[in-house]
Amino acid sequence: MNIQPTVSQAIDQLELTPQVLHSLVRTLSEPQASAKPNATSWSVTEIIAHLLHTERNCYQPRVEHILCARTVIVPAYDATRFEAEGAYSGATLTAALSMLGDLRAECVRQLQGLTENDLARSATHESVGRFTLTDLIYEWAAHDVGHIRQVALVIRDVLYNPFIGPFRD
Ligand code: NI
Repeated sequence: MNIQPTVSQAIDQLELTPQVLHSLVRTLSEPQASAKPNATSWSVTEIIAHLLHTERNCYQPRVEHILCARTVIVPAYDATRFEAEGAYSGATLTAALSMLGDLRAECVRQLQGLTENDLARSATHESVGRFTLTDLIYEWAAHDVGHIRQVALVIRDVLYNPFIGPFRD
């Protein structure tokens, strides 16, 4: 049995992610969303700001690079550096989610218009090597799902686990 998703399934995942995130976070206040589980882990707002930043500075430009064949080497996305530069701080949950929704809709419209030839086009990443646009779309969906999971775990650890009384270990 072949369980590999089709590219259009992966694009559907990309389209649904902002709604999934919205459903996960809609009960949170801004202070709850900006609470960090510990000093080194991201808050819900920082995770969503990271998704917005990767959309703008990683995925959308990579699609453009591949389609326009503008560059031979695509730079790696360095989340540690961007975090240190404050790229994920300062946003509100509402603003970050709304901007992510708008930008994602734009990206999904572009992806839905790609041909088989477009999907087979490739670029070279400075550390992982050659990748096709299809590889990028699957990686993009995997990145989304990983961060959706991370948001759920932060909500568990920050909002609920501290208040479960005798059920705490
Ligand atoms: Ni990430």
